Amino acid sequence: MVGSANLNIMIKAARKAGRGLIKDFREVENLQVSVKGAGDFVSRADLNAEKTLKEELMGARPTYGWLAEEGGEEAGQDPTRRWIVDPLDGTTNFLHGLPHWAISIGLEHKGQIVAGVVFDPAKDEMFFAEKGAGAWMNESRLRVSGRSRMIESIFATGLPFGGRSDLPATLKDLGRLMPVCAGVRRWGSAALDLAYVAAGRYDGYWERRLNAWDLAAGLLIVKEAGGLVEPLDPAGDVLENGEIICGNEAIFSNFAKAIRG
Ligand code: 2AM
Ligand code: CA
Ligand code: CA
Ligand code: CA
Repeated sequence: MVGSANLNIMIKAARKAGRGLIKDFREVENLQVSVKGAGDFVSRADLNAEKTLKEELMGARPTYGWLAEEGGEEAGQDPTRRWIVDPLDGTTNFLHGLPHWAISIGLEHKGQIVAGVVFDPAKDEMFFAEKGAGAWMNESRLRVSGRSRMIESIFATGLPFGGRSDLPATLKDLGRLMPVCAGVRRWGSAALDLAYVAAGRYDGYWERRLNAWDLAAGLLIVKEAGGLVEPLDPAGDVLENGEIICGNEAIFSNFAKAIRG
């Protein structure tokens, strides 16, 4: 697929930051780690990756705004466009030597995500999408799964860590969903959960209490792969409220019924 100039900038930035993360991952025991809260870590690797991404993305588009997990928010000269970046999604996996983490880059224009990149450097899987142009992984077009039976479907979520207040709600969801489906997975990277729904590996995904940088890129990739994406509370907004339910169209209503009750 021939992408726009912005998409090429995003992919190049992700590859560059990915090379740094792979080096850090091989020597993960030497990384300096700080604890932001219970079960909430940040390392040199997160900070270096974010620095590389900022240099690449803001260097190429200096008028855009910036929102990233570790470095906060900056308004741009152009108030309509903003990069939304998670330099390392799945830090806990990364720090434990588990090869399941990703870089997430979304581009917002007038409140809508118009391009998204989720890159898994350990598996060399580059997931990307542009609004109206479909979703891709490396050279392959992505399409959500076609499964329509709950008993054949698997769903991903994130289990609240460090005493997060959404634990009872998530346990209630699991109590309703697990008896009627083929399984629930919890791998610890929201960005990859979304990319895997787009790739048809999971049939659906839901989670609460996320941030815009976890979701921005992945939600567009799911939509462009033909999936449905909604806020858990139908009256809410995915990016503003940080809660999401998504899946293939055939399974969505039964899946949403199990989760929303
Ligand atoms: P992070 O690695 O960028 O912080 C949803 O599960 C999200 O929660 C993940 O994408 C992850 O993003 C974040 N998270 C933070 N701390 C976590 C932890 N201890 N376990 C799992 N996810 C965590
Ligand atoms: Ca984090
Ligand atoms: Ca994250
Ligand atoms: Ca992160």
